[in-house]
This record gives sequence, C-alpha cells and structure tokens, in this order.
Amino acid sequence: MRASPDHIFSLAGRTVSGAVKNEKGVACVIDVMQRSMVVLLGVVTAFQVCPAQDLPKTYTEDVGGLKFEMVLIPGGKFKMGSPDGETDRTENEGPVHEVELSPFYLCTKETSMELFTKYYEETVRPGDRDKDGNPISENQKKDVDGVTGPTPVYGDLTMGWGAEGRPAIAMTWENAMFFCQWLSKKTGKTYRLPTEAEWEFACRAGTTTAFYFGDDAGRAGEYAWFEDNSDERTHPCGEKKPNAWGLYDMAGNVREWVVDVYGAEYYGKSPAKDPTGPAEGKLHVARGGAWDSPPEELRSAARCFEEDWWRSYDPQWPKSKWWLPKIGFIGFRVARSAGGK
Ligand SMILES: [Ca+2]
Repeated sequence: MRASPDHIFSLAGRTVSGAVKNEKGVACVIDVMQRSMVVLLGVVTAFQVCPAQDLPKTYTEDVGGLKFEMVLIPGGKFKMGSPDGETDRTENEGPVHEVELSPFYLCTKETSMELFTKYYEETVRPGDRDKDGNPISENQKKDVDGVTGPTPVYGDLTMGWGAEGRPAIAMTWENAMFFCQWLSKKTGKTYRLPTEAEWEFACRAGTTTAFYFGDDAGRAGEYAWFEDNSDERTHPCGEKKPNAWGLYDMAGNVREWVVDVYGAEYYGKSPAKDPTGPAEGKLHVARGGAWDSPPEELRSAARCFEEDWWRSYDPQWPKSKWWLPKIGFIGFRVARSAGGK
C-alpha cells in the first residue's frame, strides 16, 4: 500500500487511541507512541512532495490568537558532530559524518509557556476521583477526542518565574510529543519534534565552528542565556541574537527535546539520509544547553540526554510520565516536514 505522510500520521493516531482503550493506562500509550513515532518520522521524512523552492520561506501559525513563526530549513547535506580537535568535545559527538536532510520547517523560538498552558488547560485529565469522590477509570479520563491528556501538574508550572514570553518548561518528552499531537489537531498541520540531525543542521545554519556564532565562547552572551548571565532562570524567548537562519535561543535558555532516543555510538552507524535515531532506547536527547549551562554545552554538536534524576522530584512517578517538576531547564520547539500537510 502506498502511504502518504498524513495517512501514516492518522494510523499512528489510531494506534495511540487504541492503546488508551485497553485500559493499561498512560504508560502503555506512551510505550506504543514511543515505538511508533520513531517509525513514523522515518516514513514522514521519506515523502517530500514539493520542492523547497516552491515553499514559503516563513509562515505564521495562529492558535487562538497565540502566534509563532515557522522558518523553512531548506535541506541539504552537512557534517554532523564535532571533530577531534574541537575544545571540550566529548566522544559521543563523533565520528563526524555527513547527513543529508529533506527540507522542513522549524519554529524560530522555543515553545512558549502561554501556548503550552493552553494545551494543558484543554487536555489536562481530571483527578482520580469524580465530584462525588468515586474512582474514575482511564476511559472516563479521556477527552472528547479520545486522547488522554497530561495529569494535573505538581506545583507551579512556571516555577515562579512567570509565563509571559518565557519558554515552556518541565515537561517530559512524552508530554512534548502529546503537545505536538494536540497542535496538529488544532491547526490541521502535522507538527512534531525535530530529529536530532535536523536540530543540529538548523542550529549550525551553515557554520562548521564550535558555536553558531564562531569559535569564541566569549561571545556567548550575545546569543544565549547560560550560566554566566541567566540569573538561574529562563528568559523570554527571542531576546538574544538569532543564528544566520533566524532561529533564536538554539543555544541556551532551555534544552530542547528532539524526537530521537539517545545512542552514544549512533553516529558511527547513522543512515546518511534523514536519520531518526536508534530504533530502541529509553533515554531521549535534548539539545542546545540551557540557562544553567557552561559555555561548552552551548556548542552546536554538544549532546545532552535525559538522566534518571530529572524525574526524581515527581511524586506521581512512575505512575505519571508527564512532568519533570523543578526541572526548569528542559523545553522544546516544534518542527514540521516541508511539503506535507
Ligand atoms: Ca534553547
């Protein structure tokens, strides 16, 4: 059967909904999602129906008055990873390998707290009991679209820093993936997380230096919120200089989830065309460093991956996989395959 990206996406959506119906709960949904979405990305990126030159260079998405900008990343080949001689590099950034990417769109900024709050308020599940105090089942917790939403957040989602203009924080990778599903339904376009390769390609914006602003870490303050200037918190998105392709805060502010699971040796066996990460794994990659990062973590090739302690503050863990309370350094930005829906 010949498949289109939209067809595959709808299949994946049914798989997720089906998993909800078996009443094994969110963990089951997420396990299915985690497996299917990796496959999904590979299929989606394999179908490009429109040459990049025919696509708009930018467009504005509007979700109930909350707007964000998407920029076309034209696709092409680049050298992924860091060379042996790069200062402060780590082994998992090699070997440097050539990757070819299909064109895609990437949000110019990290996902905002305002938009993520809208998603949360529209999809948050009720508590474990109804208004009369009776336990409610997983099926009863589904929203009208049959999609299980996040459990109520533990504590203040903004960590007391306020929401206005700042990036969304403290969500798990699974929660970010559900956000993309929600956003796709709201807009009719298929939004997703970028792959790790897409993220690095967009971050570099044609550069081969350690940072997208050169090799001088002393310039980091012009482009990034990091440990030297952040006052140990996030800052409104887009206040620092963008990279050459108009992307803000690719370095610093919050680390950004990508779709890939982490593989320390993946670069040695990565497909050359549109790689989507290892087929299996439990830890997810987050890129770009954050407000708590030393300069070396802002390097374009630097890789960060989920650590067990990130979930240790969640009193609902392991029952809930939605939140990383007190982990204010993790966020994400959305991508969309060019030429698809
Ligand atoms: Ca960032």
